[in-house]
Amino acid sequence: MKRNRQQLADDLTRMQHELARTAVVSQDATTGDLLQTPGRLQARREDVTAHLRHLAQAVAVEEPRLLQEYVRWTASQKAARSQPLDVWRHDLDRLTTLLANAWAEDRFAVIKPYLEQSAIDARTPEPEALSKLARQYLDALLTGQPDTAAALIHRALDDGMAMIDIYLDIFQRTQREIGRLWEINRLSVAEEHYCTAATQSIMAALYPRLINQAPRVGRTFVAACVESDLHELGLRMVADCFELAGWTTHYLGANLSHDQLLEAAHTYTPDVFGLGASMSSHVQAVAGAITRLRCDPPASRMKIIVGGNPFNLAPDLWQKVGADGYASDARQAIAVAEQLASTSTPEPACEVKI
Ligand code: B12
Repeated sequence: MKRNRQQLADDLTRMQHELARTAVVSQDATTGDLLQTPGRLQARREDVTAHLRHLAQAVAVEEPRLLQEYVRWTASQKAARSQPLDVWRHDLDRLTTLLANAWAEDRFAVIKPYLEQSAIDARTPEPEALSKLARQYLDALLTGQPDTAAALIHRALDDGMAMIDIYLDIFQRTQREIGRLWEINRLSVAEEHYCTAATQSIMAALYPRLINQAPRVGRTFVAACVESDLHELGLRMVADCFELAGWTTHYLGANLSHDQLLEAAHTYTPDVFGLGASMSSHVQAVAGAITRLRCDPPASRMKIIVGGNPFNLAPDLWQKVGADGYASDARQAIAVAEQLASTSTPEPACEVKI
């Protein structure tokens, strides 16, 4: 069954462009002249190709929520930019009909529920619940006053606010709110980049206040984002919080290939290796990286913990990719890692998960 699912996912990936070309036609009685514009046709095919890629990823890990979230997000940001959803909906309906007609009944039966459960629905996320301080911090960034934002943080620390609370209640929440505002077209890409860069600088300035400050617990943590994931800030927060908890940490940043992850495992021999993934399109890379580590004798017994948006969306996904544990945020990550590091590993199976 697992093999069939993987085969289906591979076929969808292999045939994504061909299927999109067939599903998206230039002239259609229901949609009229608009569809004849060549650039528009290309954009519509790209939407269907992306849909097929996300369908393949969801099927590979048997997790319909990955496709649902992609569809929700795409619909939400299209709606916010006044892009009509009807043409897209029409193209996806044609794709479903095409697959129903072209694929054997038993194969279509596997993907049918994924397609049915991913009806277009432009729900936007709820605003983040921001404390007064987090609101002031975000307002300072949005009005181009990083010095005010930094001063708010330093004052809060001096007043006794714990570093981990600064990270989770201010940095994490404001970053997520920035993402939501970008999704609904209330912030530009430039504004999102600016705010993120400002928070990164403010975090960097805090580093001397956290590195080697807590008594050492004699454990090592390595943190890296899997290949093609560029969202390193969340993982950086995780690594910093391990440092605060007395672990020796090696934070490697974004976009590491499987080879580089293996190299890091050999170099640092961590008790726990943290792998981050921020979008559903990164989940297969997590599974691939874990397989690679598990199949390497020196690294195979190392504990692996995963986290990031897709794992928060589907809290049992970590098991499907072969990890030893998962945490929804930096605080929980420490508790899970401490528990994992103190239990012995049974002989690891070098088994391809996805
Ligand atoms: C900043 C940002 C970027 C920056 C990242 C810069 C950087 N230096 O990190 C840049 C510009 C690179 C970027 C690019 C893109 N982004 Co972006 N980005 C964001 C944003 C606004 C903030 C990310 C962040 O800092 N979050 C704050 C941290 C603290 O939260 P977190 O990541 O969840 O981390 C916590 C936990 O999840 C957990 N955790 C995280 N990792 C790990 C790992 C382990 C081992 C453990 C145990 C726990 C753990 O602990 C963390 C701390 O508590 C998010 C919005 C959001 N909701 O996150 C969008 C967001 C993730 N991006 C999004 C998108 C679409 C993109 C792009 C595709 C945009 C584009 N068209 O180019 C690209 C993809 C790039 C790529 N290939 O990865 C979407 C994803 C939508 C979806 N449903 O998949 C989001 C959700 C924005 C949105 N609402 O539309 N992005």
